[in-house]
Formats: sequence, C-alpha cells, structure tokens
Amino acid sequence: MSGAIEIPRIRTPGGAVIPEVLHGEIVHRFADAGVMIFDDVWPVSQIADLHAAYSATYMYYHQDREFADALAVGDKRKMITIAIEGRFNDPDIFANPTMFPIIRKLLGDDVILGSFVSVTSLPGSLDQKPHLDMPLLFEAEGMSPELPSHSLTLVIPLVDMNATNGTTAFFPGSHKVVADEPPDRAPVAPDVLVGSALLFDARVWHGGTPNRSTAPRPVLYSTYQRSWFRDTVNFLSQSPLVMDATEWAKIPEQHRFLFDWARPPQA
Ligand SMILES: O=C(O)CCC(=O)C(=O)O
Repeated sequence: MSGAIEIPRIRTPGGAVIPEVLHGEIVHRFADAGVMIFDDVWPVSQIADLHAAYSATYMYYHQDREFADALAVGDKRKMITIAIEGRFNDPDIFANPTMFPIIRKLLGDDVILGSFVSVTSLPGSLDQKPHLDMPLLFEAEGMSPELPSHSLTLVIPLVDMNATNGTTAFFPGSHKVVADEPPDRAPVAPDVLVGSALLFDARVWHGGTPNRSTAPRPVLYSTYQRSWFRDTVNFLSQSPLVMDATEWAKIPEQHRFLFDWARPPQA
C-alpha cells in the first residue's frame, strides 16, 4: 500500500525537457501518489492567451443549465469538449516537451490522446462528490493496484486553481487501495497556478471544490491513454476529441500517432 499522503510537486526547467536522469525518480513519485504537480511548465502569458481563446469560443456554456453536448459533472460544473483548432492545436499543449516524455514513460509508446475537454465550474458551484473518472479496468478490483497506469489526465489550469476559484481535492495514494468510497481522511486541495500542470491517474479519488469567485474556472483536461483503452462512460453525448481535416493537416508528422485513432474523414 502507498504511504503517500501529500501531492508531490516539482519545479520544471521552465518549458525545457526534464533531464532523462530524473525521469525514473519522477515516475516513481508519481506512481506512489497517483497525482503530481509540475510548476512552471508554460509562461503565464501563453496560458492567458489560451484562456482568452477558450472564453471567446466556449463562453456560451457559462450558463447554469443543461447542454446536449456538455456533460454536467456536478452542480454548476460542466465537461466541455474543446476542439483541437487554433491555439489549441499546438504541440506545446498536446505533446509538451516537459510533460509528454513523463507521460510516455508512464503509459508506454502506444500512448494516444483519448480526449481533450475543459472542466468548467461556474461561480457558486459546490463541492463535487469525490469520485473516480471511470470504473477500474476489467472491474478487477483486487488486481487494480498492481497494474501500471492506463489513463492519465494532464490538467492545465486556465485560471489559478485555489480556494477562491476552486481547485481539485485529491486523495494521494488512493489508487493503491480498492474501495467503493474515498479514503476516510481529508483530501489535499492544492493551489495550482497558471503556467503549472497537474497529472493524475484515473484510479485516484478526487473531486472539485467550490468556485467562490465571480468568474468561471476552466481547466483543460488532456487525457492520455494506452491505445487499447477507451473511456466508455463520459462521452455518451459528446465527442471526446474534435478535429477536422484542416487541423489534422497542421499536426506535425511525429505527433500524429496521438490522434490517429480519431483521424477525421478525408484527412
Ligand atoms: O472541477 C474540478 O476541479 C474537478 C472535476 C472532476 O474531477 C471531474 O469532473 O471529473
């Protein structure tokens, strides 16, 4: 069983590749906690531009009502599919040189990008019930803690995640214990600032905290998976990945394997 009760946190080399000699230690710490924060991955100005692009296109969803193509994931909290286009069609986001080598090490060379969404909480949203994003593999409860990761979500905050805007509270190490309920202890609710990233394993219990601010709190979720895995519970009414043939053509050859499974017609 894991001894992790904190979320490990590392300062990255400011957008540069993390030296390979450190990968083993990072993977080990991540595997123990199932969640990890990486500070200073992107310049704040780059994420501010991304936030502006998000707001320009997806503000429509900032209403407290149901949408046919966005999943309600709690009170005043929605999962919105973000099209891979414009500023979102950027290798620095979907194959970030700091983060992607770590993700690839954890998921293997057959990794794909399984979905690209935002989770946006509106002002006044309440605590989200602690949950796992999807059922354990094979419903093989006893086996789950022994298995390596099969699905990891890279969270990119578009505004600071904190006690005012709302963050995500995690139970580090909870992927090492099979249970129908979250652990009987207080979760860790970290501050994750714009420019930083948070990576978590699909088997870790977590839940969003209230948005006490006056503005929506969008975070981008890039979910990477082993190529044989599909999320069959969260995308019954919306596409996990939206990209048209023109955008496909802009993806550098060396990154196409991430999207091949969702290759648009005519691409
Ligand atoms: O809103 C958050 O901070 C967490 C969202 C979440 O965990 C989810 O929708 O699965």
